[in-house]
Amino acid sequence: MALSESAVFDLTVQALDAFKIEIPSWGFANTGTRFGKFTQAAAASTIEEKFSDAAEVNRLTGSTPTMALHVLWDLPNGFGDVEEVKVLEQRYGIRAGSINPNLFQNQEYKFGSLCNPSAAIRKQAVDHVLDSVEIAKTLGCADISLWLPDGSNYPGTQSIRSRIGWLEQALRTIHDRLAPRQRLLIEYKPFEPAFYHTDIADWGMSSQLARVAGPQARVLVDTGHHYTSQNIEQIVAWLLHTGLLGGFHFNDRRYADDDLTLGSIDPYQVFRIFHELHCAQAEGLPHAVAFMVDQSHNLKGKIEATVQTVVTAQELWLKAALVDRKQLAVYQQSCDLVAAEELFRGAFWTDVRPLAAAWRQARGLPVDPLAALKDGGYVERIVQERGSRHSPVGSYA
Ligand code: RM4
Ligand code: MN
Ligand code: MN
Repeated sequence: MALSESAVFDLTVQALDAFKIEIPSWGFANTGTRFGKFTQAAAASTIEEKFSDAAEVNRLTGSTPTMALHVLWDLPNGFGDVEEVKVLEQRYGIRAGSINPNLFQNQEYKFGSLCNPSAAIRKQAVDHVLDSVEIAKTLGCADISLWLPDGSNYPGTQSIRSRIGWLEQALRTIHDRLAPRQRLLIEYKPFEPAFYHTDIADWGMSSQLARVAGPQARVLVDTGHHYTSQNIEQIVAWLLHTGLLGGFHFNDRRYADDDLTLGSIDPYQVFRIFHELHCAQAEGLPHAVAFMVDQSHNLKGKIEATVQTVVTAQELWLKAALVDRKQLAVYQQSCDLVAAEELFRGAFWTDVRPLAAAWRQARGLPVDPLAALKDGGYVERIVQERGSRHSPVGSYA
């Protein structure tokens, strides 16, 4: 049955009020590919600039109260930088979100971090994650999101099973240190930087490791970390079913871990994932699922791209909220395939932009966040302030 206009608006308010997505500090910094970086005058190069940019995105979208931090990049002095982060949280009205240890840049990690054959290097990596847990505790952050670069490039060069054992041990040690409300989110990735085997290559491995690590460990799904045409919503459904879904790193991909803007290549994929989450929520999700963005804007303006991402996420979340799940269940039960698919597709093809605009107006937010960014002069101002400080950065040659 078609909903009345006011019922649709109520649904919109409910869906968008509840929708929060964490943005990454590194999305505001100069990044590039392994071939080089193209620097941008507006890019953030200090943690304060990142907080300031995050606050601008939150002001425009109303959905990004937290920012993910990467320990090495944002807190280079580790615990010593925590007080500064606290001050910036107050100053900019943005809270620190998930804490990301960095196990991929030190020279020691050439042959792995938590899975390195050297016990001393494994200990160094565990200690860094334990420091990250302490940082998160002091900042009141719930989630530690762990991504490892570990793997090998050539068959026969590493013992895959020994590395599983070392990893299990490390994760147990880390889990032991969590505060009661903290979680360890374990991310997987099929390849890169390692090209033959990756120690945590898929959601099955992450799930198993989460089970071994302890009850506060969960799986982190980075949408870019799947092979072409893999059915991500099915993985999400399984993780919901097993209670192991911890959260997402959202981005889009065409070929591999491209870190493109969410929904830029395949918005239907995001819609299908969101549908699984709406279904689970309607049934009373037993635990929190963290929505985070993990993108790298090499070519687009950083703040523009982040606003575009959040607006896209809001729209797709709303589209998925519009699926008439009761009616869909009836069609599914009777195997009325075309009716079910049309209902599903119908929600996807609904133009929700006027609804989102009405919600923004009701919440005192700019009706068109991208236009408001342009008109507000923030980017011009930071270009003036930051522009002269950037120097060209090298390529890998
Ligand atoms: C990895 C992974 C991690 C991110 C790093 C920078 O591919 O997605 O989550 O922190 O990139
Ligand atoms: Mn990621
Ligand atoms: Mn990635």
